[in-house]
Amino acid sequence: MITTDVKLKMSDLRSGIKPIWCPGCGDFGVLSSVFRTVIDLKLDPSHVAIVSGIGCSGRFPAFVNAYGFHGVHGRALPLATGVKLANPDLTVFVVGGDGDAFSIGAGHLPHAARRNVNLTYVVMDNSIYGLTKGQPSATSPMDVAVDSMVNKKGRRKGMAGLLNMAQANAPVNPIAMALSYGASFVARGFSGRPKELNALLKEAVLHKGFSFVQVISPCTTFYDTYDFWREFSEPLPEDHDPSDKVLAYERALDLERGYIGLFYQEERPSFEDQVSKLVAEPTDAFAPTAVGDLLSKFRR
Ligand SMILES: Cc1ncc(C[n+]2csc(CCOP(=O)(O)OP(=O)(O)O)c2C)c(N)n1
Ligand code: SF4
Repeated sequence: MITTDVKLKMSDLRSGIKPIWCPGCGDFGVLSSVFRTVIDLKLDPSHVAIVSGIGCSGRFPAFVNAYGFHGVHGRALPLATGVKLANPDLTVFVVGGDGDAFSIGAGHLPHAARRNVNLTYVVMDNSIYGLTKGQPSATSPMDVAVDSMVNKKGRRKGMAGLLNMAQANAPVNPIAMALSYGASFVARGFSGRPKELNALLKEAVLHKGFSFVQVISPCTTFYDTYDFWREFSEPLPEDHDPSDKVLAYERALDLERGYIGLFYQEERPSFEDQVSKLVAEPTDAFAPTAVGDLLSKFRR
């Protein structure tokens, strides 16, 4: 993490490209919180990289005055792993939607988590596919009925009609998933509670390892859950112990409560530290020169 003595303002971090998100979209709040995090931690923007997949949320890197990579749908984590491995001094944020993270990209989450790649993964969870106009996603509740799914007579139409089971699918539990996959920092925030979100993102960046932050980020156009989450969200109990994984599971599985806060945190070596060690201390079973040479091609 490289910091700067220059006192940054929000305007220093805006790229000049105006976000084209719909009015009130939760992603605005997440963008502000990332700016706040960079300012509060005095991160040098020339040592920050933001990597995304595809979606409304995937447009994020374009709005930030830092390095950015708008990748393909669901592939942000492997891209970001490469960025971090080649340039470990960069602070790397990975951003995207619940479709990007838990559907098409779901196969990457376990591996980034178990490897403990030192990334801050911010999943902007609106429980819907925003960019493609409101299909249900892996985090949509079972009873969701959004405009894109039903015609005026209340019958399912389009893709949702074809995939008639869409409303009959139980949602995944992102916090329990991240815990099972071995993420070393697991948290949930809500874009409607910016103070708590700012605090969480700062902790996530400071954590040396894979930080998974599910941010409830409502889609005001296709599935506006602001009122629900304002009512439903509550901080984890004051006595919550983030080193207790069983307790973290218990609270993740308690669907009667919309807990926000840090569920779990553990310290263990990061992926890039492990790889650097292997490169520096060759073993018979490992060809460090080839890896070192490869990584050096992608250095800034
Ligand atoms: C390989 C591939 N498959 C499908 C798509 C179409 N597509 C674009 S965005 C998207 C889902 C968007 O939902 P989400 O990831 O939750 O992001 P949001 O738009 O809600 O922020 C889909 C299915 C694509 N661009 N590329
Ligand atoms: S469609 Fe939804 S997720 Fe996409 S910009 Fe609009 S409000 Fe945000």
